[in-house]
Amino acid sequence: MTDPDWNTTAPLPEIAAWLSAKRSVVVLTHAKPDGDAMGSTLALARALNLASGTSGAASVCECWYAGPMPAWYKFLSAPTKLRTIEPGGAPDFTLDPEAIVICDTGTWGQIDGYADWLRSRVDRACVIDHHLQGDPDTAPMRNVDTSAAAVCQSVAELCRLVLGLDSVADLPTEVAEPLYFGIATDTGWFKHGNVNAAVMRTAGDLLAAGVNHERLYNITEMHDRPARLRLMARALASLEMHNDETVVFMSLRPIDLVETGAAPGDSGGFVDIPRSVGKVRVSALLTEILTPDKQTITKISLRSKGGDDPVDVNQVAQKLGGGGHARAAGARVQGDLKTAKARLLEALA
Ligand SMILES: [Mn+2]
Repeated sequence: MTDPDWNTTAPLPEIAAWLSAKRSVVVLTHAKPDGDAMGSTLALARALNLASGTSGAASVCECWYAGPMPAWYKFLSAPTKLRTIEPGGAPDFTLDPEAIVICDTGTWGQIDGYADWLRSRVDRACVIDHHLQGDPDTAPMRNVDTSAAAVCQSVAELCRLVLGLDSVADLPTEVAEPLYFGIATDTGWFKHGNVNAAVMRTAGDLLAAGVNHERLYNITEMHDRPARLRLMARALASLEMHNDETVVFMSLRPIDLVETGAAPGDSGGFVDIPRSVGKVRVSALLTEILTPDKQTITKISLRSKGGDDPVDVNQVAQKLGGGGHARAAGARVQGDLKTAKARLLEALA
């Protein structure tokens, strides 16, 4: 079901050479950035700034993020030059960089906050991604490695090339740290089925570059706000089992966020919890939201458990107009939770 045009058009050495000549670069990623999105963009920006000898406000490269931002982002991002755009906000459209790099997505729907700005600059855009689906017209230069567990694997190699180093293990710690974080989070801290020898080798090289695993784990995974736990209780209380207890739905309503004091980003990772139940093959978190233009939509996050004959949730998500990976995918559907649950059950049938 992959678009045959969603492919690699530029190997990493070509992208590194192309970037080395640029005097201004903006690095983007998908809205509501996760660890891999933040890690890949920060690492690339730091490598480009180190390579050009620029820093602070004079940096050649800066990152743009469309929020909501994860709670830990400031800890990971300081002191890299960046701008955050809150939902509904607009970036600085006067900026006209020589190059634009989009990491961890190549789908218009995930970068719609910049879409108009980007569409008139596609000629100087480059996508580095590892997702199975994307829109080829987001950039003529694309590096798509769907075998990579995290885009940070590809970006680690790109940073090595940009800095002219022999090994990823030689990367400066400030570049290695966000890369390791992206790999760790996209593999569920090395628990998911996407863990393989290549991931572990890259992660090992990044540790050799000076990354402190425990510190990163503690600051991001052991720093929840109480509101997140209260929201988790709501999600768990909403548990529904379907299809002979092989499918679990959890749902969150707008009122759940209000009453628990949680923020939209606080539900990250909830969808993984029900997979611990023996019979469960697919876990779904459905979040009903009211858009700024007063439309009710439901965001569906899907996870599949590995093992014998695992469910390809990417295919399920595609039936709903979304996509992602075989074990982790998502979609947005029009309508409330009831409508979305019915459509999801249909897609799973
Ligand atoms: Mn990723």
